[in-house]
Amino acid sequence: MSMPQAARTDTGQRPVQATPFPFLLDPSSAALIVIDMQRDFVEAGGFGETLGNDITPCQAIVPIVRQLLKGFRAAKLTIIHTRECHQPDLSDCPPAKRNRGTPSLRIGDHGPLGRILIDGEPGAEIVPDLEPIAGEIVIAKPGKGAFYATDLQQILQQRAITQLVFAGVTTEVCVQTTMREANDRGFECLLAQDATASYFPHFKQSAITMMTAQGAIVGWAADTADILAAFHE
Ligand code: TIU
Repeated sequence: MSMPQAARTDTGQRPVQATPFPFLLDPSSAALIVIDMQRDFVEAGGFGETLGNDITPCQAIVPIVRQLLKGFRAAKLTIIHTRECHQPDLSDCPPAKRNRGTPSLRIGDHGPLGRILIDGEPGAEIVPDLEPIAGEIVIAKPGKGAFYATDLQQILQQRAITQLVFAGVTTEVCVQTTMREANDRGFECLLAQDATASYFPHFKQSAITMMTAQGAIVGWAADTADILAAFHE
């Protein structure tokens, strides 16, 4: 829902209808961060599926993430894409991560999309519909959070970004971890709730409920259409 023109404040902040209360979006200080929309999480034969998961919820959000990208591109705002992946020699993949659980294939093993979650392999690439374009920032990250062992904080500081709009997968793992890392670093975090997915829909809902509880203790959640409407007020 777009808000009335009169609701805009003098500082350039535009209220976006959100949970638990409106988010004051300031496009001059905001960036979009699309978390891990990689073939390994979204396509058959990738890491997500080898962990035993149903990938259809992650596939379903691709058109909505595309709309967000289109809106942020049209508004000429900073766009960041992240990719969870490791070096071919696995030097940045702790055994504690690689040996977790009983997947059919482990990180670094050869699968239908190349070596699982290895930088440079087809599975570690972003899905074709959401491919980054020239000028967009792409961060390769070895952890679930995008701030751990990356330059993300410095990149955001250099651009005077103070607000982050989140999309991507999975809501309760890499999206939630990164939102919590960002919140602790002083960024205001808004999750595009229809542009994020989990292999477990009830985990997505729980993550959103937890993060927006207690007066937006980690951040806010809003629909993509309401976020993009703020650019046209
Ligand atoms: N397994 C799962 O839900 N997620 C991940 O391993 N990585 C991300 O969330 N990107």
